[in-house]
Amino acid sequence: MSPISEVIVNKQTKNNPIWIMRQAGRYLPEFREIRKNNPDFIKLCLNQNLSTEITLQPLKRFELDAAIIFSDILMVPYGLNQKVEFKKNFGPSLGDLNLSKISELTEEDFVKKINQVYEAIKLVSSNQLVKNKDTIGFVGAPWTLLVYMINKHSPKLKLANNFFSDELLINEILKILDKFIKIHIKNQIDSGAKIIQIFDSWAGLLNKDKLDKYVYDPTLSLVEFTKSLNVPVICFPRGIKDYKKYSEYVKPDAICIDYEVDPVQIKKEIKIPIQGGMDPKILLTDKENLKKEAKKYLDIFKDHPYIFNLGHGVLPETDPNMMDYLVKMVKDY
Ligand code: 1CP
Repeated sequence: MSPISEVIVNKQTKNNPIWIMRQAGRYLPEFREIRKNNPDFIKLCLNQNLSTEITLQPLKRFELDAAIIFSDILMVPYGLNQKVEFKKNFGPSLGDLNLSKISELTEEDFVKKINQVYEAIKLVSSNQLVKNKDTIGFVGAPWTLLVYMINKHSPKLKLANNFFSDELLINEILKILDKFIKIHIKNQIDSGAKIIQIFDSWAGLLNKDKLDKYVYDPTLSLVEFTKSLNVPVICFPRGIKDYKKYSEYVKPDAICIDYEVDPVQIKKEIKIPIQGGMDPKILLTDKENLKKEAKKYLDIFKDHPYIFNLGHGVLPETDPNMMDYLVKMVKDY
């Protein structure tokens, strides 16, 4: 069994498994080289040969235990025929929502529109570099996708005041998302994904009284679906204050924590395998400090099933040598 599955399924940490969120991306010069010649980000995600190459880039450099497929959570709204563009120094920019158009969409249309993502997963999974490692498929949680679909760009720090004004529309979109995210999960698994991670990057924007409806219930539905396909699922509800309640309610196989979580406290509270935690900004400091901080997490979780990762994606300004140092340090621990 691969080291990450060993942690999640057998609850044993062997060989200090490690993968890094956004491990394929802008901090790597070889990615920036490809990106320079491919200004349309969605088209790049839908080029199965290039997205396979990008997915494998970090595995050629570092001894990571998983490949996470180079794609984006916004491929789902794109597959639902909402316009999605990525603008330089601005981030994602989405077009108007046309509910009647989305409501008419069939599974076949959706799969056809983003089929190259599944082709890339097949290519990655069968590559020698991924032998004895996991291919991780992923989706955005319904709440986080709803935020982008309604807000139409990154919410940065807060939601618009009138975000919840059209409840009928919101309920309809949540229903559609539940259906199509499941289709996306199933197709990734059928193509070779061995683990699914659910990113709820904007869970932290909600007040407590809205968590049941927008975070807990919709995510539980996806977790139960993924488990029914016999594939483990990791959840990352970034910024949520009560990780304990989340874990008990949503019941993922493993939980990924953000860097504001106190690792000592969470270890006491949570029984399931834990992933991540270290602040990505630590990689912008020096090797001595990096070693100290990474060791802190490894020490705390030495008797708890743990997958090393960061508390959010690796930052574009990270020096790849620091990443190399981190991976070696974790493996030698
Ligand atoms: O070159 C570029 O400008 C593209 C930058 C980029 C990359 C490399 C984007 C745009 N997406 C990605 C790939 C990506 N996105 C992966 C690939 C696999 C890997 O991890 O190596 C994954 C898992 C994602 C997931 C994703 N996309 C999330 C969830 C995780 C998180 O960071 O919180 C979110 C919120 C997105 C939306 C998105 N896509 C891209 C950007 C810059 C953003 C964030 C925008 C924002 O701040 O709202």
